[in-house]
Amino acid sequence: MKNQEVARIFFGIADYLELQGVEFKPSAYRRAARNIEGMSQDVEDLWREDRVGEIPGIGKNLAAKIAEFLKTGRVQVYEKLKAEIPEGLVEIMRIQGVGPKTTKLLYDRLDISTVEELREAAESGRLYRVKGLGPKKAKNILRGIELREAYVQRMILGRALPIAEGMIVYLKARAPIDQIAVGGSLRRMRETIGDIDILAASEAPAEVMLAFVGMPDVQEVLLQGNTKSSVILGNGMQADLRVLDGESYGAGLLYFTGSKDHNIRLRSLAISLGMRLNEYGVSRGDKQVAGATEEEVYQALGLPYIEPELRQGQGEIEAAHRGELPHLISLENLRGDLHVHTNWSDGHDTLEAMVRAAQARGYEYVGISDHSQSLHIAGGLKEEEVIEEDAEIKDLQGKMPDIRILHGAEVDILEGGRLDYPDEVLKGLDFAIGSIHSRFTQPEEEMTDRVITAMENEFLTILAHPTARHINEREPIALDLPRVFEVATITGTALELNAGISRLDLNGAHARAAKEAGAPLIINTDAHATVGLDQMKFGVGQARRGWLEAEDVVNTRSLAEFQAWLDR
Ligand code: DGT
Ligand code: CA
Ligand code: CA
Ligand code: ZN
Repeated sequence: MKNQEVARIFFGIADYLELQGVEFKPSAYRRAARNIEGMSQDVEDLWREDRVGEIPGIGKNLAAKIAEFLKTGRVQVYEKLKAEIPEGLVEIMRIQGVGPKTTKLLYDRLDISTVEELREAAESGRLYRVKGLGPKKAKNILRGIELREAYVQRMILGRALPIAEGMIVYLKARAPIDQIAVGGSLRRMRETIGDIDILAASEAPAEVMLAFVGMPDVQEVLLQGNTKSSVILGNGMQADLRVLDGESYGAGLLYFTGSKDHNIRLRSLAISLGMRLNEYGVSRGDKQVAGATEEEVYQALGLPYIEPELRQGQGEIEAAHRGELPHLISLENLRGDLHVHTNWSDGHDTLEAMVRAAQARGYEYVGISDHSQSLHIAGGLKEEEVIEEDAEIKDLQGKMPDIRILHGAEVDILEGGRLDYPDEVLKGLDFAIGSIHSRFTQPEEEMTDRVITAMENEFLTILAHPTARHINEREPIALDLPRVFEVATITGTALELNAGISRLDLNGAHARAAKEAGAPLIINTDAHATVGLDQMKFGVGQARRGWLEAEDVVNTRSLAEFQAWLDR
């Protein structure tokens, strides 16, 4: 389907024309682009049937462009503009406080065509040479560049969610609110977040908005209206609040939860049923048939409720139609956390504090997994220390009969796949977790062999954070994951969904592939302090994005079953 390509070209033409100061045409191109982007039929099919003109916003001129693209794979006007206009100008134009006129001025007078050049000129004062561009404007521009960077760097889920939850508590305390929830990528538990979306239903929208723009962390109010407000927070993040009517709260929540792909598919489903779906509800003719809750919107479309984490446009609607949606795992299903550090190695809290914290979270068992000897920076345990730790665990177990304390270790996978303790030590433990903590840059083949060799050690129970990435900070290692999944089905090694907020490794997409391959999975926090145990929900979020059910994850099993799995 070429819809997205056509839309991208039209958006591009709009940008370039706007830069040239052309009026009206840019918005016509954008409107057409949005319609094409959002429609369910293949633009190429319509074109073959000579029906392109039926797309809203497509007149003769734009229809000809579509035809040209479908016939030749190019649109000449676009190619010409692209060749004439430096790409960086579009980026500059988008910086808050710049716009097309200033961009053109900057380019014509100072030859500025990249954001970096603009920053340099604003900082050095070179900008002042142009009339109308004084220190104040320069400061504005620098602020705009900063904002853009904060936006480019998407925030990790684990940081954004608590901020959003705090906002909800704050708003509820200060304005009359009937319903309120996070929407957008946050609600879908995407691993990084572009901006925070909050949806509320209230009879007094103005009061809610006033409370919102008055939140202590607000640095800048971008927009304040009765239905939508947008602010920039101290960390540079944008937050959007929409206030909806009760009758359309469900439809609005659904719309602003996305994903866009899910929305598009739902909308075309509605059309195929002779109805219309938008952010206000489902309607047939002039009559609204659903809107107050998400459940009733789905129901009107002949579908069961689809959980937000599944709304990725990745087959969930088809599965819903077939009655084959997964019964997603939830936090309550987990009976233990098997990746937990104490101050025996680099953890912050004592063994007892960690075990008590695990018990307080309702677990039947907890696995203590301090680092192994080679990892000096993390206070890795020497062989004799493992034995000492074991004695302390036995002691504590005597005092705490209601939670089973399993003694394991997080063992470095050394070069060639050798484990950082000899088999005699590993044999004495209840379980062992293997991790890559060194030589991250090995080529894929070597790295994959290294990991697989480790998995083939009969004492290795779990492969921790398989790709070793740190979101926004460290790239994943080069690892042939499909092969690792396949090996795991043979060795029985559980692949970890590390719930640590900067890891989320495996992520949802990996988890889904691992499940399809038949590999066992486990969700652990890798907590280095008692509060770290609370990150389990982010791992569960990724698991849900990966369509996992409780039975796919080994630490949802009862102690007896889990023990049997360890002993197999
Ligand atoms: P983000 O913020 O980049 O992490 O991702 P989202 O999904 O939160 O996106 P955002 O904040 O731009 O918009 C929130 C939701 O609103 C999005 O998931 C779907 C819906 N939405 C926004 N704009 C459009 C649009 O142009 N078309 C459709 N179909 N849905 C949209
Ligand atoms: Ca968002
Ligand atoms: Ca948003
Ligand atoms: Zn660890």
